[in-house]
Amino acid sequence: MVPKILLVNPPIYDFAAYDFWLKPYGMLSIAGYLRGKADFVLFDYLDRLHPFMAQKEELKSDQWGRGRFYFEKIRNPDPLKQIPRYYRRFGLPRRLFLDFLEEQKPFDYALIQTTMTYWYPGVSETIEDIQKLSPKAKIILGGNYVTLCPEHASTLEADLLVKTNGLQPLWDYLGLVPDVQQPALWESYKKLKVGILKLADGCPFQCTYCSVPKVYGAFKPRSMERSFAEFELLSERGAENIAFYDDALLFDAKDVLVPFLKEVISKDIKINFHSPNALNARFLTRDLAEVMVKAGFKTFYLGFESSSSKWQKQTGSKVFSDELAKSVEFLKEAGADPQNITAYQILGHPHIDIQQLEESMKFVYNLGIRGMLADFSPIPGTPDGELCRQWVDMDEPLFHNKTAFPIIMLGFDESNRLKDLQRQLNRTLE
Ligand code: B12
Ligand code: SF4
Repeated sequence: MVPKILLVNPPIYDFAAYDFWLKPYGMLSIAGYLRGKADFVLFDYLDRLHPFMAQKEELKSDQWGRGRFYFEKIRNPDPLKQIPRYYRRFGLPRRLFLDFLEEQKPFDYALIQTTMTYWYPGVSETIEDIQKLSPKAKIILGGNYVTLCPEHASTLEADLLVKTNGLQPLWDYLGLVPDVQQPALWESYKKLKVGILKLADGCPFQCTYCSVPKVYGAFKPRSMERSFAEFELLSERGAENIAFYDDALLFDAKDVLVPFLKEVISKDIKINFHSPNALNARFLTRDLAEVMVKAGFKTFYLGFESSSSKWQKQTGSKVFSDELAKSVEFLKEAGADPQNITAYQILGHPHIDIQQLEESMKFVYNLGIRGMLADFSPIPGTPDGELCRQWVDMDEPLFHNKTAFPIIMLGFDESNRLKDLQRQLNRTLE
């Protein structure tokens, strides 16, 4: 008898959440490695194709498969009481999970995806329900929150915490041997329109606000064969849009992204590609832009953060302003729609004094592309996150909240003023 394993992507507790191609990709990858060796059942609270959300007109997907989640307003948790924004619970109603558990129980194990550190209340809620209705199931947490806040995660009542760099304890605990050539378990969704791929792990930069260098180390490409098999599986399952979760998608492109895209072009499979996790403009050459557009890339999110060279140098020199300008030119020449090219800029970073945010926003505007303010989330263990201990209690992950921190740092009015300015600039481009 194979073990019966429940997979859960928990609801999100936050001020805002949007389905920007959100999938529990880490957990689905683990389940894929164990394909055929366990009986898996998925409950994804954030699945907008679930009949409960799919029938709501206001939650309809946009042209690229993104959209709003169903939500319920709730009271702000105590640490965030002072933040003058509505706190909400995003995702399917809790009773649907309880009904599902009633129907499907008992389970031997329950794997729960953790993502943003400050989303742990949704993980707690999930654990509580599983303990109530399938008390014998061993609860296993894995993903970003567990990796970045292991001590806090150990206060939740799970049986095993799996950190990103150490999967062996998981295989030992389950008594199963993984086949790491297997693609993620996408067939666990009844209906699928959006998929995820990741062609490599790690990043060659060391930005002072980011956890990736410490958690993943040097850049390591994944097996191309496996990535392509996953791409074909996604296409067969009906995915129309694929977002890359890579941290450095354009690094070593000639050996990683380009061969992948050339295979897509030669097989003539039509899928829209997206890069919600910022692309590094430094690596975007004219040839690369052409291949990306030809293979089906539709939206381009470029990491810029600030046009201040002092800020750029102080935080890791990942990209300079002239490199952004050149990459935009190449993308436009290759046929990308400027409305679908966006540059991210950090809002509420502790070095705001040298960031020259308004000038940066205008710099991006003058390139004829959209800007998006990416609220700063302080991350424990990173140089900039540790600096934030002077403003917030970093041991309480709710304080890493990306909506809350810029308000704490800049004040509500200033934070709103900058967001309004960004909106106005974007509107005049339309
Ligand atoms: C993709 C991504 C996103 C996506 C959304 C992802 C999602 N599903 O929600 C987008 C682009 C929307 C996004 C947005 C943001 N993100 Co982000 N994002 C990531 C990224 C690149 C991957 C996260 C992920 O899905 N990992 C899962 C898979 C892909 O990881 P994996 O290593 O292959 O997984 C293996 C193991 O980890 C393990 N595993 C993973 N999950 C599980 C689960 C179980 C049960 C088990 C057993 C094992 C396991 O097994 C896997 C198989 O080998 C990480 C960086 C990183 N490399 O981790 C940042 C990261 C999570 N994001 C981060 C940040 C800062 C943000 C933003 C705040 C940026 C901004 N200012 O706008 C926003 C916040 C959005 C919000 N609404 O609050 C931070 C974390 C912040 C925090 N406090 O937690 C990270 C760590 C990057 C960083 N700067 O350090 N993000
Ligand atoms: S380039 Fe991106 S992934 Fe790499 S360290 Fe900087 S922010 Fe992190």
